[in-house]
Amino acid sequence: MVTGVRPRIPLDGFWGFRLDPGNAGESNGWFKGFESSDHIYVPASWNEQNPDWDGYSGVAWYLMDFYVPRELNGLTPWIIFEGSGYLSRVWVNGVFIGEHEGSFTLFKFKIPNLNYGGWNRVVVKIDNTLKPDNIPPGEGLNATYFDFYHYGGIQRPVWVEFTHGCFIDDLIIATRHDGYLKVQPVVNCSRPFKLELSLLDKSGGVVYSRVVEGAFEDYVKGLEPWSIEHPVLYTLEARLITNNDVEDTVTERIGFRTFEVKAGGFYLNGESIFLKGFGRHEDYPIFGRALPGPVLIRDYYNMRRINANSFRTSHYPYSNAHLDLADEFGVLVILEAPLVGLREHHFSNRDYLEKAKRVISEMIRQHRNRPSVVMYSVANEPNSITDEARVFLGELMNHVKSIDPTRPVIYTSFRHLDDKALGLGDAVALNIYFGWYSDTGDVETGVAKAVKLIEEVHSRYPDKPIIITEFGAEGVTGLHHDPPVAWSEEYQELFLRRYIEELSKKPYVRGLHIWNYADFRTPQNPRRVILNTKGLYTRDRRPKLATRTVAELFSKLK
Ligand code: BDP
Repeated sequence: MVTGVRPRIPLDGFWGFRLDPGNAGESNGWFKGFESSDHIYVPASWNEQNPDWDGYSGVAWYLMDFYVPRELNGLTPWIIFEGSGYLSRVWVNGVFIGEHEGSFTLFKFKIPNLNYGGWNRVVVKIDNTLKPDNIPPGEGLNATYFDFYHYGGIQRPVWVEFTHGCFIDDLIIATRHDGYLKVQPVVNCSRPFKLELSLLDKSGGVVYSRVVEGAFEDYVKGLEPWSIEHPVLYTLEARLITNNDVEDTVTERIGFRTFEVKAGGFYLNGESIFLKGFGRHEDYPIFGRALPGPVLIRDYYNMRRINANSFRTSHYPYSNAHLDLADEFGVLVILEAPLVGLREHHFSNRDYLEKAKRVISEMIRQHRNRPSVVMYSVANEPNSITDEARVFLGELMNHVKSIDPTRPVIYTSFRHLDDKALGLGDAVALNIYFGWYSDTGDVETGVAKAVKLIEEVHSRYPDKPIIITEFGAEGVTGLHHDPPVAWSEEYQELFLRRYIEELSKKPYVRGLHIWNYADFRTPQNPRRVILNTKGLYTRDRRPKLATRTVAELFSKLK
């Protein structure tokens, strides 16, 4: 997503907060302001900031007062939320300005009534009630249709930003490693305008410039491609000119790279690449569903140490900061929509399909210019054993292609040979747990079943590479046992080692993503010890026994 070089007032910090279990705040006028002695930090989930809020998933209110300098008068103000929810309703100075559904995509509203040279009040009502037609769906905090904690709140940054009347709303950019560049500007302006574009290298030198009035394509000479080893980024700067005045300036960091899926596998810049890495989560003690900067940095260095080159944003699109670092570190990302836990009733529901398309559009719009994002996943483990499910997933994939034809698309399957949609993706993505949920305690039988399964899948879809998007076993940190029995760190090590050794022998398996990078919180459930402990690292990022083995095996996968 482009960044405006514009005046901005960050609203991160300590906000007023109040739970509203009876949902009475709106009729009592809390949108004008409310009495409360509670405090909360934004961005972060509310749950772990106070043990009393931990298990709360209903309505809650946020309040922040902010000062706007007089000099900004005359500009158009926007309030931008990078992610909050599940439902967010927003008031500024007592006036309702908009609402948004979904926790993981950016949204913004124009503010019609800002006080300049004075104080302003933003009040946000969040409703995090889990319902069967939410994205993702569930019926309660411990009755989710998915295996991660249902955190709530304003979980990503919030800010107020100012534009002129004419502004650059977006730049849709496509690149290839041979220097191909396509830019489709989306400009909001009723007057004649032109755009001055410059492409800058890391040191700020202009490597290409052009004046345009609309979309164009070109080849830029002398560029360094973006790759895993050398993730070279350029800054595309666009200035909007009307009557010789610069009305707006935006920038976007881009990289020149080509990613393709062919029968032989995945190709980056024309070279075959094995995707090795993880499914992950945004989950951290106290912060909840928000990874603080130092943890993100640590995660990328850990992934580098362990020789991973990719991850999937299981099971929702991650924050801008998270994915900015993927661009910087040269990590490939499968960007997954928050469509996890879909059941039969979703596939027959047209409204749900439209809602799913909307969230996919928002996700793609936000992250489509990133070189790190190489593939989309429209859903995780839909129960796709019916023709209706196949039609539903097919529509989602067509929707993706209609917005962004430049990237391959998959969904991840746990119904395997019973899955009616398996051949629909550009690659086949399987989540496999033989040796954990079945054949528990018997890794060899589990691995043999996994091998048999992929052989059968390959014979059905010989033209599609296979990526194992999940495989893993619990490993409770500090729990050791000889022989390696289920739940011990030794069992987790054995499980991962044998899966990687055997599955990587198949030439058509071109990706192995371990479930999971780190332990993460889950609903309360007899199969979980507060956390899902399939992490290779603990929730606070300490390594488990299997990390060395995985680092060594990953280093050999080409
Ligand atoms: C898979 C899900 C993932 C779970 C994992 C598990 O895709 O979200 O956390 O299983 O059970 O089915 O650990």
